[in-house]
Amino acid sequence: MSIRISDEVRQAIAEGKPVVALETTIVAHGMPEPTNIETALAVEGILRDGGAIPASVGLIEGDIVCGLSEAELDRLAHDQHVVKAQERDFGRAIRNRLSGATTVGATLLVAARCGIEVHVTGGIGGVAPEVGMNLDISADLPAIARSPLITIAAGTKAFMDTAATLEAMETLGVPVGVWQADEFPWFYSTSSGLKVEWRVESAQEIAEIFRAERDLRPGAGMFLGVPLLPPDALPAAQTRAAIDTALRRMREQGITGKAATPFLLSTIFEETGGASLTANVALIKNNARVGAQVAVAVAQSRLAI
Ligand code: PSU
Ligand code: MN
Repeated sequence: MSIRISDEVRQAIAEGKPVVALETTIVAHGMPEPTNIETALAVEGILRDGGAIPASVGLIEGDIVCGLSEAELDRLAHDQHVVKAQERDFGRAIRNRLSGATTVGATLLVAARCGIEVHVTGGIGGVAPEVGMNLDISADLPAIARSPLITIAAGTKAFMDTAATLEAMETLGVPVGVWQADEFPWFYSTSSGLKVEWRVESAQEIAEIFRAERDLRPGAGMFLGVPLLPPDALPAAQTRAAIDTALRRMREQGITGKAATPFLLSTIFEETGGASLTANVALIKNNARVGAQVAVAVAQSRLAI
């Protein structure tokens, strides 16, 4: 599999500089225009300001790209034919010269091949509600377990079953830390109410732990949850009410599969009077601020070996 790496990203990796991989499904399918491209570019800016080089990943006419240009990002944000590419979709996308946005799982595959060690997103895919009925467990979870990167997100997508997702990450052997807090975040809201064992105090701490694991589990990843704090975070009761309404309408209307996430996101948007999108943008930026710090510490820890 060949990957087109931008000159800037290639050079940064070669020189051992901090690099942060970014998934693009959230740009193409997770946010409306023009918020999506504005946020994608703002996140890249935040990473640069924090001393890290951004590497947005995607598919452009069948080429896997690590380090999308602004024009390429813009295309993924606006083109209606952009597919949502999970790992299993790469072969078809290459053969059929498709353009696509990569999910967390697909982005991790590309980033690992390029030697990148930190990955930032909004929220990961998780275990869906009523998993016993639908077996819907995101391919993001096994990908995080088997890719040697730290994935940084505000938890899982808000309408997933967060408790079940934490159980799945335990089964898969993924260490789960939370940034300067004791409870796992809940995407739009600061806390899911679920306690975790590992409170991460600093970027240096997680970098050292990541490095300590490399010998023992060279192919394994880690997850760092970053809570969105007030005033940007939505009150938990508001998140709960909006999600319950959205899930109920989804069932009533018989919406399933790939249509589920866009439907839920737009319903939650309506139910919160647009506040969910504001929180979504804020949490991605927040994750990028922490991600830059972690990438800088990870790059330094590599030099210390
Ligand atoms: N979180 C969001 N919006 C999104 C995603 C996550 O708020 O669009 C995307 C990410 O790219 C993630 C993917 O990898 O959804 C997971 O999709 P699924 O649940 O189908 O595995
Ligand atoms: Mn799914």
